[in-house]
Amino acid sequence: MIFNGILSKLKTGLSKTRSILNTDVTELLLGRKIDEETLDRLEEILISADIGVETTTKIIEHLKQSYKEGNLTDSSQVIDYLKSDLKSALNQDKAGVNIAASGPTVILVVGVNGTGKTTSIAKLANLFNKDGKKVLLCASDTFRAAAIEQLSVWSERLGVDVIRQQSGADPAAVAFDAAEAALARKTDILIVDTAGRLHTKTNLMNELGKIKNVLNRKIPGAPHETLLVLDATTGQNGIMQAKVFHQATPLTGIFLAKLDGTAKGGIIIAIKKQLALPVKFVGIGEKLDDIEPFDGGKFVDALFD
Ligand SMILES: Nc1nc2c(ncn2[C@@H]2O[C@H](COP(=O)(O)OP(=O)(O)OP(=O)(O)O)[C@@H](O)[C@H]2O)c(=O)[nH]1
Ligand SMILES: [Mg+2]
Repeated sequence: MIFNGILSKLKTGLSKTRSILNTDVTELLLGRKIDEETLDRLEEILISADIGVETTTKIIEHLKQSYKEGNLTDSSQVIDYLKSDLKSALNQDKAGVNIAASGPTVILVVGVNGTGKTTSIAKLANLFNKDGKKVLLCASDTFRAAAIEQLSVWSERLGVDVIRQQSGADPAAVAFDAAEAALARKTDILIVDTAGRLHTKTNLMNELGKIKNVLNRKIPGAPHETLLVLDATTGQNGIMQAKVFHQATPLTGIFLAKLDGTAKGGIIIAIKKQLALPVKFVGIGEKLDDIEPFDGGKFVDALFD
């Protein structure tokens, strides 16, 4: 399933990153000629947006090479080079959700504490809901009563059901109930919320494996998506988190939340480079509509247009 995003919303959500990648770069190039000093300064700007050393070096090398060959004569061309190099660094990534051939599609949502899991689940549920899909939520974050309550409040707002137990219940047992309910109710999309956990806590990481196995035993092929929610404002640490989560329970993609809260939105390029995982959605605010299915081309356009 492919969703279509809106460029203007993405532009607003990316305003902090745009202030570096668009404003600062444009200001740098204004009335300047291309020389070593300009390109060095450009390199600094790209690094400060968290694009990553590897991609930045490649872009700067490309610019220097083109300059030497006489293809880059005017600084106004630099943005075009940047856009095209960033687009190719992000490849053809598009937000597709892996949908079950038949029966419920199960999306397991994981991540460290406070990255935006529950909010992102509500946003996803809303997207599917608007697409006419029957959505069911599962409150497998039984760690705190408030967490169950938070998901229940969203479910009421969205008009979708939630499967819950009392706090302290076994998260895998709640997942079991939810899988059964999804089958019985002919749910299209079951989204499972889990408690935030530090990727360094082995026992908590193993718990995810248990939830996953329960879902898989009830619904063949489940979970069809295991999304790691990363907080974009944590920058490079998110990459470490992704590596450990991926080892504990194979991930199918990243939901990059809070992209609106950082000027280092270039992290999306570093993620793409360092993890062999697609960014499937980005979160650009606290409201239900503040979600964008990720599209590399659109992302770069939103940064520079
Ligand atoms: N600005 C902004 N805030 C966000 C975004 N996504 C989530 N938040 C906020 O981040 C905070 C934490 O969100 P939650 O959804 O509760 O995070 P969580 O990962 O479920 O937290 P735990 O369950 O405690 O681990 C809330 O205040 C959200 O409103 C986003 O895309 N942008
Ligand atoms: Mg939560």
